[in-house]
Amino acid sequence: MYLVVGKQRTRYLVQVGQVDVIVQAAVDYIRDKTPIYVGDFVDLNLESLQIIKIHERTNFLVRPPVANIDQVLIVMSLVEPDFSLLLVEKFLAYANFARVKPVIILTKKDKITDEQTLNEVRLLLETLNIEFHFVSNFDMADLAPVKTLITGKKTALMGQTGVGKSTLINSLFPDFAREVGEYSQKLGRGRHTTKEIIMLKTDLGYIVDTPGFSSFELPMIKNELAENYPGFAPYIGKCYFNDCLHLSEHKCAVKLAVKNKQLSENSYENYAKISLEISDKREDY
Ligand SMILES: Nc1nc2c(ncn2[C@@H]2O[C@H](COP(=O)(O)OP(=O)(O)O)[C@@H](O)[C@H]2O)c(=O)[nH]1
Ligand SMILES: [Mg+2]
Ligand SMILES: [Zn+2]
Repeated sequence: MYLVVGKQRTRYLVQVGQVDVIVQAAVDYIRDKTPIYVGDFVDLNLESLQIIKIHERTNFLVRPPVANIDQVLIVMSLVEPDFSLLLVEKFLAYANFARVKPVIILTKKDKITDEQTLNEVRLLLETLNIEFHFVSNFDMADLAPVKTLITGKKTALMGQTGVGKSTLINSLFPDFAREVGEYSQKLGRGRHTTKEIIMLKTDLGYIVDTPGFSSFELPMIKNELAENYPGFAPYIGKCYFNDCLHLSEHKCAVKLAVKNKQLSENSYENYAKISLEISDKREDY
């Protein structure tokens, strides 16, 4: 059984002992368009250099495409691009859906001069009950808790382009020299984005750098969002309708919780907005 550590188009990089070998998928997998993810454990035919079996996954993300990870670091900058609770919640919903433990990393702390802004973000995040850390990616003391988090784990980074995912990796593991782009340059269509998906083997653990994206199309459908939105868990199964989307349905436990101020209105509005953006039925992912 071998670990897939990289993917570029139809080629995979698989760790065989101390070396990484380039292989392709078996013909059947190519024909059936069976997805093979970075993080998959596979069997190989070492003569034809083909992947002949994909072992069962503990979890997988479609975006970024990676399997069998222990946690996802949701990377969000405080500025450039601006902090967005809606985006944090969107990523959290996706982590919940994929059954992957999330931790939130707020970057570019060094660019914030007033305590007030930090406190506002802190208050918003505290309501989510998810571990979070404020960091400057250039301050090793700030990154100490991140080092602890990733030790002995397989971690994927998730977040918009320009938030500092590659910079974070470079600060912790300079040897990898991940490509870093200017935020302003990236606004014009992500010219400097990391294209391939790669799982880096560090002395602490495995870490997956992923391409950024400026708009995040959630690979979930409406009822999956309704079941996995951060903060909704205590109310799931308590609505009048089994398949309640918590929108215009009556006797909705989520809406009642918002009314009773048990759930934040802000967060509920974000939910309703995201729900509008995504489809009812699964199409092609
Ligand atoms: N001031 C400051 N700049 C940062 C920080 N993290 C990243 N950057 C800058 O943000 C830009 C985008 O970083 P990059 O790592 O390419 O973002 P990615 O697209 O998420 O991988 C670069 O100009 C970095 O130097 C940080 O903590 N503080
Ligand atoms: Mg990057
Ligand atoms: Zn409901």
